[in-house]
Amino acid sequence: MQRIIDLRSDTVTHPTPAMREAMYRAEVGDDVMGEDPTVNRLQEMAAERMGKEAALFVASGTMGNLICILAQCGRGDEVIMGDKAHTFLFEAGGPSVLGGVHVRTVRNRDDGTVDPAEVEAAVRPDNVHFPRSRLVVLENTHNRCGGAVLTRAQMDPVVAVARKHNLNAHLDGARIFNAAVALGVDARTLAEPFDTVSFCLSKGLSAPVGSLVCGSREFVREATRLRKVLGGGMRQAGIIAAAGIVALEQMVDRLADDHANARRLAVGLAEMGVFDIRPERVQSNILIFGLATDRFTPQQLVARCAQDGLKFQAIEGGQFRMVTHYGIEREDIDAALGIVRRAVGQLGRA
Ligand code: TLP
Repeated sequence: MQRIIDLRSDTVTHPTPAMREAMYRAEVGDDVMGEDPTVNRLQEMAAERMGKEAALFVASGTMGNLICILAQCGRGDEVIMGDKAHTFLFEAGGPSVLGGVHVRTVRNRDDGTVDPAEVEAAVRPDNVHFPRSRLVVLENTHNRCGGAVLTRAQMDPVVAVARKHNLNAHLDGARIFNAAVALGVDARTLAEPFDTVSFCLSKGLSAPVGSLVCGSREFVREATRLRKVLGGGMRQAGIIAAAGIVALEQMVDRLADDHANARRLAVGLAEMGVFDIRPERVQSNILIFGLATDRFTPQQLVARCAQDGLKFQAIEGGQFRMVTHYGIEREDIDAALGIVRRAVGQLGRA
């Protein structure tokens, strides 16, 4: 059988054998009653890792971000975020659909940052005509900015603007552990300036399901109510939380391998001379790059590679996205490069 190399996302990762074992053995209880010992343990670990008072296990990154926004913004309030933020582009407009929250975007720079001056200019004056600014959202690593890693020096001035205007700050830390590993710091250090942080177990950390939202005890009380509103109160959730515990204990340090593989992939793609890609800008496990030829379209290349067992995405703006993750080894990177090279040769001749 043909081996499939799936670089569409790190969400395609399967649970590790240790996770399946832990799931089988998990002690469970009714988590809506707060009685699932495994969920409680995962939540304590998450709060500790993020340096926050408390944490709540939720179904997905999207639910986590939505809960964080709804907990900090009421109807007619405004949340400021980058125009390439996942919360803006890919979460189905949840804050406005379900919370009547108005979203205001500022430009995301290529490195995933936003300009603190632009954020400050976006804060609304107290005036009857305007929504009330309440919250600023940053994302780290930044998905649509090619897995860009944001340092404290890049995030702090934005949070300082929020503080100056009495706004809260939320971090979409879906891949915060990738950022932490890339920078060689604790995730806690990156989470520290924010009131709330969400992070995912089901991306690079390879757990099958789940994310956590972290913040003050008071925030988590409200988040628990909102999770119930959204239908996300689960019962014997310890079965899936058990995999999350393994993810935090065993799967963080190895993210460095994914980053090295992403860099290797980028270097190999750059050598082909048909892509608009800068390997030195690859900081974590996501590559976003363009096509520097008009001899074929991104969709043609993706389709041709898929026939040879390599999956990746053609995304908006004529770009490609490839994501490295657990289960993708160095040899797979070399095999993937071989498939792309062959496809480029064939399509270029056609
Ligand atoms: N990202 C997914 C999707 O866009 C489908 C991916 O493949 O990268 N924040 C960030 C930064 C994310 O990248 C994602 C998912 C989410 C939040 C949402 O997480 P889920 O998919 O668990 O709702």
